[in-house]
Amino acid sequence: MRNGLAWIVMCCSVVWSQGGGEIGIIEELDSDGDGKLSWEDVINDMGESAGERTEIVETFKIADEDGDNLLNESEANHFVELVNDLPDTEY
Ligand SMILES: [Ca+2]
Ligand SMILES: [Ca+2]
Repeated sequence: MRNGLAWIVMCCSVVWSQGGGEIGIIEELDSDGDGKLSWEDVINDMGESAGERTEIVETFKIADEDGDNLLNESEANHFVELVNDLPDTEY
């Protein structure tokens, strides 16, 4: 029992330190490993239908502050926040 708990604590702290406090959305969704999310990466995860929703396309553009059509870590976090604020959309 004690050993099991210790193992869980150790396991969690490893995940914690790797993610720098949180598991990044980029690590989760980045398909080509360039460290940024393209629109395709997002749609692959959200589903084709999301790509047809103009409010999500607009949200991507708003979140992409430097306009390179890729979301870096802070832009991606901003994007998630904005998408979660949209009605009927959870990300
Ligand atoms: Ca990428
Ligand atoms: Ca960008």
